Amino acid sequence: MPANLTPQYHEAEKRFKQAADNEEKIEALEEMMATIPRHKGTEKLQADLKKKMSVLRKDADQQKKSAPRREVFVVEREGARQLALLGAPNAGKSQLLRALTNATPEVADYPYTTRTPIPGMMIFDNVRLQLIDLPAISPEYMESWVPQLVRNADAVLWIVDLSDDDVLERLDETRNLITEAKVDLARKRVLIVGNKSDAPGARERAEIVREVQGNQWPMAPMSAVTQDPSEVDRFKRVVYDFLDVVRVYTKAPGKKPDFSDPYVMARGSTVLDVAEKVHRAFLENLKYARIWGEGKPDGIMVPRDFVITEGDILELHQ
Ligand SMILES: Nc1nc2c(ncn2[C@@H]2O[C@H](COP(=O)(O)OP(=O)(O)OP(=O)(O)O)[C@@H](O)[C@H]2O)c(=O)[nH]1
Ligand SMILES: [Mg+2]
Repeated sequence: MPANLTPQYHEAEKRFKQAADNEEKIEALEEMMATIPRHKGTEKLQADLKKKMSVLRKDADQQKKSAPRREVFVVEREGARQLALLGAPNAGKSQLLRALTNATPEVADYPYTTRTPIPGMMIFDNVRLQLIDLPAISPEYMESWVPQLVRNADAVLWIVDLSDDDVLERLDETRNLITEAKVDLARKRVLIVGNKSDAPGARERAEIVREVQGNQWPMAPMSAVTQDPSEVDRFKRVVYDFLDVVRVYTKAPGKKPDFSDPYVMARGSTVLDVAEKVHRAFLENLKYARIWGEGKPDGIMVPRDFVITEGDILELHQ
């Protein structure tokens, strides 16, 4: 007896054959079962389909059970730069995020309080910097996705605990772990934050950390539990300076610049680097710029490769 299979059935069968995984196969098979004409001539085929489905379902169940649950976190970039908070358990990463941003991560005096990345926006003047609080890393345990987030960030705040006699050991452990995970800290912008500067003996430990690490990375002391707003402001300035950036503004001819929204550029950037950020087309057709800024005659014409400095205002001409 002819099977008289419908075009929908053939279509589903094609998808079944081309399916990339079990899920797609099951989906296509479901449609085949729904569209197969039900009569004597398709009985054997119907039975075959049922059998296939039961095997596929069993496989899918098995996969679910045996696959390790692998979590991956991505933090979407916001603000002028992204900074990852790296460090050993209990160093005060989350407390620091609380001190510098509006974020409210959990803070507790036991290790591994933080389990997921938590972003917060640090506002310094008119610059927005995104900080990401991360779970601690130590030889006992490290979330597998932490190195990737550190690698992705523009800069690293490496939090160390100045109340801890073993601060150098913790530093070594963190460095070894992150290096083993193939994050090349030597090629990253890293600021060591000597946290808990309020603790007894912190000053002496800070000196020791500086002596040992000072050549490679700068160190800034901080107390993340401080109630003094000026100490927080001072520290924000330290972070901003450490990034080694300059802020510039652009304006249209005859208009005033928008001072609330600077372009944040690496020190040493040129007029063309700024123009490219404003619009890619400038890369081709920027002719010159007029510039207003410290030590320059107002509105003087400068070429594309002119190096900008902090606070410059640019009028771009194509
Ligand atoms: N004295 C003092 N204590 C601090 C400071 N910063 C954090 N703490 C305390 O240190 C403990 C750990 O702080 P957290 O911010 O949770 O540390 P963490 O690095 O985020 O810890 P994990 O998420 O477990 O890795 C808490 O009891 C905080 O109150 C500080 O600057 N000074
Ligand atoms: Mg934490």
